[in-house]
Amino acid sequence: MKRKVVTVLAAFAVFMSLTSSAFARPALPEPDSASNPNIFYGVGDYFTGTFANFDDIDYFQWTNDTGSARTVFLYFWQPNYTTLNYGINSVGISGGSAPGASTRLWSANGRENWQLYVPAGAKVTVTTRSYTYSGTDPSVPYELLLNSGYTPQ
Ligand SMILES: [Ca+2]
Repeated sequence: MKRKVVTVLAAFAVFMSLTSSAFARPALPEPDSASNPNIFYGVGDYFTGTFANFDDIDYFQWTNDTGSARTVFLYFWQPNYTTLNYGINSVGISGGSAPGASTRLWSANGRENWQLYVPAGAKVTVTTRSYTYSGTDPSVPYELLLNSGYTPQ
């Protein structure tokens, strides 16, 4: 019995070390900008942010330094299950060894999912925003995830 507990604990420790390779971080305090964006260090990272007001744009960036082209996904959602009219405002891919591509797979109720083809060395730039003046609540968080897989609607 004791041995089984040790085995379970060891498995849990391995699991924790694997999952902790992804970073969850609060977005930068305002003002972030195109030249001072939130940086994804790798696939699996995500940020929690808020919009201070209707004019607030949040900036994110990931450079594919993995050495090969990657297909990745951006998932935007509101973790408190709010449905404010928030979302991804722009996605750009530049500077790689080949052209990149991005497509929005679905969008509904303040959530959306994008698929990105990111050549080796390319830089992904993403902005997020609120789309309605009266529907901007600085107390409502959103999350932007850089994922390896699709999130169903
Ligand atoms: Ca901002």
